[in-house]
Amino acid sequence: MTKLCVLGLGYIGLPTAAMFATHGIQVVGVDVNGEVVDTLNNGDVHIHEPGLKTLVAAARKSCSLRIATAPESADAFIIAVPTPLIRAGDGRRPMADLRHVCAAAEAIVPQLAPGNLVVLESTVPPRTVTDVLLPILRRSGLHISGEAGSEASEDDLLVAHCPERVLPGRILEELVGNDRVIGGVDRRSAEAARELYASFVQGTMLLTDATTAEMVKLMENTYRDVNIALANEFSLVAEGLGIDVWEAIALANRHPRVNILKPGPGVGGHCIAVDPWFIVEVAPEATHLIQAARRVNDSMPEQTVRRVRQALLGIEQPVVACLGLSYKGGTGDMRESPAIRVVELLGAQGCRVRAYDPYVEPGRVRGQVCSMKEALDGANAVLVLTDHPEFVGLPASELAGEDGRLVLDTRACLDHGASQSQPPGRQ
Ligand code: SAJ
Repeated sequence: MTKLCVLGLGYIGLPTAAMFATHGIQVVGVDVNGEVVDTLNNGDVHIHEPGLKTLVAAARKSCSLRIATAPESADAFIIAVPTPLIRAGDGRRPMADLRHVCAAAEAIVPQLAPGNLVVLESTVPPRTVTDVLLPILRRSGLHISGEAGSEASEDDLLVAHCPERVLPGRILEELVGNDRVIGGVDRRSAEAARELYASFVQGTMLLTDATTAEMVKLMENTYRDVNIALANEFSLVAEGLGIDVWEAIALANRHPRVNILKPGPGVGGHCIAVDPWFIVEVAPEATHLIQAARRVNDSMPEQTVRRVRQALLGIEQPVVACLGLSYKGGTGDMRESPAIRVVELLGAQGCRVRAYDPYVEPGRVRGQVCSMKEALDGANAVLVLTDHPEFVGLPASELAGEDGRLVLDTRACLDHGASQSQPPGRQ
């Protein structure tokens, strides 16, 4: 039986570790955060994801998942640690912070044995495996498979990049069902990684080299970011023209080869707002479109606040009810959330914010209230920032109240009655 060590028990590492453990692999899940380890050892999970608690409990019950604070020897290692952005803030472009990847790789070096497989799952800039990971792994003294210097041997260290591509909210089903890109430093490494993932992946496994796999993952999220930026830019143009962007997009999407995404208050989450910068980092001169898209999406919270302020001109310290704080519907995840930026900007511009999010525990955000009623009472305007199921289909007229206050539905998720849809910025 294979023994696997998974480093990083976050949004990807924990579901992945539990998935392997419930498919015949002995797994040691490692996290450097003592609180995470304690939570898991107490039978709880620190991540809200449908089905995850049950899966982790099943893995723990069968004794195939152990939680630890340091890696131990194994047949295979998966590194699934965060790769956040370093935002220098002095005009320099953001870039990937690879400290956690380096620390995880350094931690496994003393445990590596001949014939081991090391997989990097974290999203990284192109060439991280070859330029950053391999130099650390070479410190083990093992020969890396496919590298010059000696004949291919069973003792070679196998190395691959297998980026995750699961959607938060559907992680467990997508881990199993999605096609998986497997990028080996050589063919033998890719085949070994395919064999490992075959224990639960039902999608097609697509073998390539490590740098291509790194680029593929970034291209997927950049494709989405650029297309959302296009929709957001359309919304700004439509506002100037006084037309309904949602209606225009719906009509354009009736073309058989057009699929415009949805405009909104900006792009959040730990992936789409981050990953395009990893491409920019390696090719700043060749990425004008990608950089422009990032700027458009990052400007949308300001645009949203401008629309509210314009409608409330003349009201001193207006009360603005903000519905939704997380980066997208159905989750309490507030990482890079444009809603948080909107709330901050409103506060900075003298508005009194009452923010309500049924998925975010009270006390996390300034101005947060515990119920929709509390948010709406006495508000001069209502701003819908997240398309939570609880908000979808609510009649806009009800939120507008008797006085017909402004209702800005940035997600077009309310029921706007006869008009069907509504352009942002209009009542
Ligand atoms: N958004 C829009 N308009 C749209 C679609 C999304 O404004 O038409 C906004 C959302 O509201 C949210 C942000 O974009 O703020 C991102 O949400 P998302 O649902 O598009 O994506 P994530 O970040 O939850 O997950 C993405 C997925 N990537 C793609 O769909 C290409 C997922 O498959 C990846 O695994 C994940 O990033 C990741 O880990 O990289």
